[in-house]
Amino acid sequence: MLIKSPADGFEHPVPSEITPQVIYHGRRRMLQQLATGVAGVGMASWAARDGLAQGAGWGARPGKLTALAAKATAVEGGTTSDKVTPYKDASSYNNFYEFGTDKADPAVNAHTLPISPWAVEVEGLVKKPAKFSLEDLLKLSPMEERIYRLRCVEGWSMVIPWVGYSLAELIKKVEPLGSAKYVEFVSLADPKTMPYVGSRVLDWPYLEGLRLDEARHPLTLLGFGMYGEVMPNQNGAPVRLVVPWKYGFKSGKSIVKIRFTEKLPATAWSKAAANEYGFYSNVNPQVDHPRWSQATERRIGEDGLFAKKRKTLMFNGYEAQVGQLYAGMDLKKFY
Ligand SMILES: Nc1nc2c(c(=O)[nH]1)N[C@H]1C(S)=C(S)[C@@H](COP(=O)(O)O)O[C@H]1N2
Ligand SMILES: [Mo]
Repeated sequence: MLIKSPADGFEHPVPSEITPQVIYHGRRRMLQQLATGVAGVGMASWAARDGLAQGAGWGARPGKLTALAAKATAVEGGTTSDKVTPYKDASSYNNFYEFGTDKADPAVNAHTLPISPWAVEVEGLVKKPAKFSLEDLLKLSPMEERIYRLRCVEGWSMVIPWVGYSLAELIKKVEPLGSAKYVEFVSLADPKTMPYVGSRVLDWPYLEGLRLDEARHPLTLLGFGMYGEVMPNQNGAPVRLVVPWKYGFKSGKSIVKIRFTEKLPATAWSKAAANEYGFYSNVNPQVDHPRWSQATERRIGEDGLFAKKRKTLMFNGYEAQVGQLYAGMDLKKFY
């Protein structure tokens, strides 16, 4: 990956140095965190850096959500010529079925998501299974800001500056066994706080999976924020996956468990309709969804409500980086 200055249309300033700590300056959020006792190490940095952070105009919308410091990393794969999607679109047009099936539902309903305390259990075929608290995860590796396209299987796309680090960093820590071939991701399924868990839209919890080499690929991001702030609940707080060369549904939100397996994991969407949603789900303009074409897409916030104006790129534009993962595979069969 290439480190460059932020892309065109990337509107907020980013720090040039690597800053592994979380900077807290959202006062409301801070009080909330104080009350629930989750702030931990971050609190000290909040106290020390509040003034600085505010003065520097940190984050796209300082004071709304907690700022999350990161080094800007431009990713080869063509996003640098794309305009970043406005924050209001990326945070109000969402798929998060635990909170409703309408695009507007998650932004309205996800305030009930119980994001603290939070832990991610890592288990299965690893030498060092562990339960990581959110605080552990935030400190595990320096944060980077990466502008990735996210392309939904429904035919729309966005360009989002995500904040996080490569999932590979976490994988290294737990030391997968030689028998581990796949990684399964389990999202929270709490019927008390997630109104659609219990509905029959999908089998809960929301499950996703990657092959181990896909999970280890440096582009695969463990995401904690976007637009310089912690993740809004509707986008999958406090920690989600972002796999930019696959259709959006592969990027599980609000993850509580990561399991290393020998067998191909079941996924929520392949359980719901195996002929429509394969395990790989690589963005591929040549393989149509059984009910619609995948050749073009509509960029949210730019292309109007109905027109699909853009040609969808193979592997969502990340072919140079990930193409070799699929060398020799029939991508029509492994869709
Ligand atoms: N737990 C969970 N994760 C999920 C989903 C979901 O319904 N539940 N929807 C997926 C789909 S279909 C897409 S396109 C992306 C949308 O991410 P965004 O709302 O941040 O754009 O999240 C994915 N992750
Ligand atoms: Mo999606």
